Amino acid sequence: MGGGSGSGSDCGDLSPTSIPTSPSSSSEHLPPAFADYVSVLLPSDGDSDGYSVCDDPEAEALLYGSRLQVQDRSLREAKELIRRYNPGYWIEGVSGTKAGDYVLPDITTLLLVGPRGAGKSTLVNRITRVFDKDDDHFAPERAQVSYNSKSTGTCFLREYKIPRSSNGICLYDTRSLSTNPEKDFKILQHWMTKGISHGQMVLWDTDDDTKIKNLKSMGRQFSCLPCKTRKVNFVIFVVDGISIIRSIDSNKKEYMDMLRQTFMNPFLSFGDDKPAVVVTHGDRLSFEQRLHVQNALAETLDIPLQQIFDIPGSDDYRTDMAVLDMLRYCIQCAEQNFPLKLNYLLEMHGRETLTKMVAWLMSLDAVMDATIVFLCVVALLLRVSDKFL
Ligand SMILES: Nc1nc2c(ncn2[C@@H]2O[C@H](COP(=O)(O)OP(=O)(O)OP(=O)(O)O)[C@@H](O)[C@H]2O)c(=O)[nH]1
Ligand SMILES: [Mg+2]
Repeated sequence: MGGGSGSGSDCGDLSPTSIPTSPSSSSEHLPPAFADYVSVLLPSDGDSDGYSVCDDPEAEALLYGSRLQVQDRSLREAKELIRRYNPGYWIEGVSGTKAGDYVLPDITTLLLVGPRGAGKSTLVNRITRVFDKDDDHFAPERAQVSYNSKSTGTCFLREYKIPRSSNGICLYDTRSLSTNPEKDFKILQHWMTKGISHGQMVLWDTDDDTKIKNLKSMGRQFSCLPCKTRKVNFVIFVVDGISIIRSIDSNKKEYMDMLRQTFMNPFLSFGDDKPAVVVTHGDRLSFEQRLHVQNALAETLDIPLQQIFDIPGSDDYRTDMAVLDMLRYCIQCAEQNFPLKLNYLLEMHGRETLTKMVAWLMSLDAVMDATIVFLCVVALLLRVSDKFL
């Protein structure tokens, strides 16, 4: 497990970088609204900032200024897309259906899952910050981050609306996975089949009596709140890039095996859609290391790079865009997996059955015609043979 090590400062060999590019942000696979701004993110050859180098300083300044304007506009548009979102918003037109044909949730629920110290709570704060910059610049952080290995970490399920005032999307921060994947599977199955609610306590078999007692007394703060049970609509698997680099460098396969085992849990997938992967701690890795982490994850988890989102704790344009891109991806996957209403299915099946019956009757008609022609030929032959005999 990550063991909270990602938060430590003992990674002397891991050089930070000022080029936090997300190679997963390929414009090819995105809808036009996102493809526009992602192309602004991609660095051009030989220029780490993504700005082309020009001999004329005045022209370069102009180019830089216009790029900033484009970035600003793209960021605003991408945020607007998420702000306007309501369940069913992007479903229209999918295979000829409309939003009313689906059972829509009150709010689209995304579940964060990942090893200890992977950065789940930090990610909640990072995502919130993208919107807080416009709404309330000085708003306090929401999720409690574990700043040292002695911290208990997140022990209760916590619901966070994104943005704060939204009724479209909520994120669930969870307790880290235990050291025993078998136990994780039971709890993951429970969350995915029975639903989750704010304040729900998460206990592992390895928790000792003192810890259970502490958690129970902390849990009383939630007991008076009426917390709605939500069905999970999509899962975000959070992993820490530093732990991955360490496990690759030391050639220890256990960590990657554990990630794969958890990621492949069938309860975390919706049909063929496996969770989105978010890599944290990229601000403490070099550009090459980040690429290496993403390629290793794509291979181990058997997913395309487009499903991996490099979201470090940094507060910059690229990170904000990666956050919005990840949210857009998760919502689209969630919407594709909303169940169809029963009456729509019955109507569809009814129509299908009727079409089949008509086709069958028509084929029957053809058989009847053939039989009549055959009988006529036989009758004619009998009459002809009667005449000759
Ligand atoms: N540099 C850096 N530090 C990070 C990043 N994400 C998380 N951290 C640090 O990692 C430590 C653990 O972060 P959390 O967000 O509490 O991790 P968690 O997954 O919620 O941990 P649990 O609740 O214990 O499961 C904290 O010290 C964070 O500051 C990141 O992207 N970059
Ligand atoms: Mg946490």
